[in-house]
Amino acid sequence: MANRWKNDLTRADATPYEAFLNRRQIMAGLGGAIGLGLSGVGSAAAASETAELEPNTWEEVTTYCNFYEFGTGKGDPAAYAGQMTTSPWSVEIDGLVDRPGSYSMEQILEAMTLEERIYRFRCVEAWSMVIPWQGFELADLLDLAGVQSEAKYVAFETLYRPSEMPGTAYRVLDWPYREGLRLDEARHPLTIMATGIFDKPLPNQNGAPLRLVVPWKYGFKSIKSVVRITLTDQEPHASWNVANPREYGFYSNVNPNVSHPRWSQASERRIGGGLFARRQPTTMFNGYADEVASLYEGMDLAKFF
Ligand SMILES: Nc1nc2c(c(=O)[nH]1)N[C@H]1C(S)=C(S)[C@@H](COP(=O)(O)O)O[C@H]1N2
Ligand SMILES: [Mo]
Repeated sequence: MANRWKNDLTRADATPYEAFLNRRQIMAGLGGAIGLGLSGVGSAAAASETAELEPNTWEEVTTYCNFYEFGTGKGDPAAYAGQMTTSPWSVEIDGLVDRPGSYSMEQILEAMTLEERIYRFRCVEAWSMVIPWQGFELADLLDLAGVQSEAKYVAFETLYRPSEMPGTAYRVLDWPYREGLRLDEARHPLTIMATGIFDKPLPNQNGAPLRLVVPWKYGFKSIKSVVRITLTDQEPHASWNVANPREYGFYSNVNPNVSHPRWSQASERRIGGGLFARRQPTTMFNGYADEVASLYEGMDLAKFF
């Protein structure tokens, strides 16, 4: 991510009119899902929220990606992730759970109810998108396995299959890609496991067939193509945090007041906004403060960044 900082200036293209019209239609179709009953916003706020939550295009979401297992360029995942085998797929759920084991994708989908979530998505590199996800709450999957009372954290692991992942030939990270959440973060109703975008199955480059989405944290927390979920009482190994703890904290909550050591996090560039679009201010917890700020009450957010 950090070393590709310059790269994200290359796709600052204007939105074609056709794509804009498409987007309006998508908005009309998804209108009912906005708000999700979680924020309880008033009508003025809802109006601005609606404008702000105008989804990016399919093209933007599926061609401007970070998935380093396929290379560090923004276009690499779209170019190379097609070779990743995603069926059959299963997720090993282990550690402090009552029903550890290998859960097949079919088993998981049968047990879960899919719903739509339109979320802001903010990368630590200071670009952002709005993405219409389909998926289910992670809490429901955790309940399927039965979390034991000693569990305090949830650890996640991405598939590591070098034969299908050209980017893993480079030791950019200590593969497999790993991430973690505190259990209360993992159980928060905003935290989902996504299976689709735009009402279509998740493309490989976006983390098929199952990826985490934590909308109030920097994008790298939202680990893709998950094959293992471990309940533990220790703070999990998180790839970026271990690679560079000074730059990437374990929490990595979106916070405009805590700069990355090499750039400000006070504003962001909305992908697809066009060449002359103004950067927009980054908001605390990526706009989800009403829902999640209480999780961090009493914590020094500059220290636990
Ligand atoms: N396994 C894995 N998960 C990952 C990454 C990655 O390189 N490998 N990149 C992260 C980063 S930095 C971001 S911004 C998001 C990008 O998600 P998107 O490409 O679907 O927008 O995925 C996150 N999850
Ligand atoms: Mo990111």
